[in-house]
Amino acid sequence: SEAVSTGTSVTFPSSFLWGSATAAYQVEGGFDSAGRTPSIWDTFSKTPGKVHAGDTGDVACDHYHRFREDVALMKRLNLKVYRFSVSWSRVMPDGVNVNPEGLRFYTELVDELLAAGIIPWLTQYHWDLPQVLEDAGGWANRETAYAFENYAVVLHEALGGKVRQWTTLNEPWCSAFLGYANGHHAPGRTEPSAALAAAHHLLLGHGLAVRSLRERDPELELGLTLNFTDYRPADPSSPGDVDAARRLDGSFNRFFADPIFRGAYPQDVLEDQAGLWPEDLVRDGDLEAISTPINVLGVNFYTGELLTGADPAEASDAAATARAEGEPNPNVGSEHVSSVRRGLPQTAMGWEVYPQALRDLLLRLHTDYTSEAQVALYVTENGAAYDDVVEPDGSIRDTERQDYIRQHLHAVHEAMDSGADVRGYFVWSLLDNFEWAFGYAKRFGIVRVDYQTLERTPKASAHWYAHIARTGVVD
Ligand code: GBH
Repeated sequence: SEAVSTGTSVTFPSSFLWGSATAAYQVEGGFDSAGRTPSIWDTFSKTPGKVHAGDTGDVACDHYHRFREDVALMKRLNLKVYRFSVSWSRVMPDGVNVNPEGLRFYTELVDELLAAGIIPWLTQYHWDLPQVLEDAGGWANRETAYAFENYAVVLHEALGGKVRQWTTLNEPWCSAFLGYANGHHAPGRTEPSAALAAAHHLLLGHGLAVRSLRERDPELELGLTLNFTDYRPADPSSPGDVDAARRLDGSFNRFFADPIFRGAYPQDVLEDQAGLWPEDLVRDGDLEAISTPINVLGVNFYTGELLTGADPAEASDAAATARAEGEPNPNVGSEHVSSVRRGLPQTAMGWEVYPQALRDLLLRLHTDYTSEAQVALYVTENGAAYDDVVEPDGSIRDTERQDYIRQHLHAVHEAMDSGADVRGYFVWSLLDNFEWAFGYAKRFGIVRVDYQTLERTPKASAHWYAHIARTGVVD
């Protein structure tokens, strides 16, 4: 498809929400403060060999103790909205009972945001399941979906009056398939059938939570965030490559969007995964719950990939470079598929920069799912890791990140011009933070964090983004 045109400046509507995002385990620290118990990420990061350099989220950016400073920083950057997630084991250390001390952190954070004129955008779950619930089977256990519904109600009772933007899950694909199929993420299990059970129970938990909150609070803006990748065949004339793109578009994108918007898992994906689904996993009523109407679809976007079904030895597997040696392929039922580089510039993650895929994807989601359902689209994450240059005067030069964001904002604008109802954009991330299995080695922030002093320094991209957030004009 056509490249994104970046030659002339574009103006976004004045109602467009400019924000940035973080996640609890990646920034908070305070791992044992006020009754918090370990999540699966505490356990995983403390298991030798799982996370780069043995890094953990024990301290992370110490946002738990520095949130007032961080909110003041957001205000200086003109952010209109802040997307954060809640640590489940801080709020419910035993997975069942409420810990008022833990809840208080989020009440104070939300009050601080509101006082600064910043909209709080709450994500209930960004990968940090309480370890006690994993010990009972984790997301592979159906009970976890009910526990998640209960957790939603607890949070809503405490914060619903103040928080109106509500996301149940962040990227359930990662939770299920990186967590339970290839073990790159916590809890580090490598059981394909458990991964499928986890995926279904994540979706069920989402649906039950949406249904409960909707009954209590019809005006709440409810939704979930999915990670989408634009998958295309490396060679459109090769049937194997066309099939490879269909498979991953199926297991990565449609596997989640179809049950949410259409109340059914995609038939072709079920066939690809035949024999791997546990018996009696999907019960009567599950798909009705999962397809409870939502208002918002969050889109996390990083790259678009070319796929091949050819001999993997012939292909250079871009995804595999981001995986440790020996981890199995997470694409359950389609393990032979691999990705091929386009030869484009890459971020420090090895992900190719391909902004037109974001435009194409937003338009496709609008056409296939959200327009008819009258669901608004938000880009809930987009951004890039790069090795920043620290200048002698202490300022941070991150031209590549700024250029990455700029190109993707032009892509969003083109999608809007063609009719996609996109209402906001969140840079991933506000701060350099704990990048999961890569620890602190990869920096996604528009604000640099010095992990020795925990000092925050806005990078050049932050100053530039602050101007966009104020004017709505992208150069
Ligand atoms: C987001 O996930 C997360 O929501 C956020 O917490 C994180 O910090 C941010 O991105 C940056 O990574 O190589 O097999 O894993 C994005 C996760 C990364 C998932 C690329 C799919 C490719 C397939 N995506 N990954 S694989």
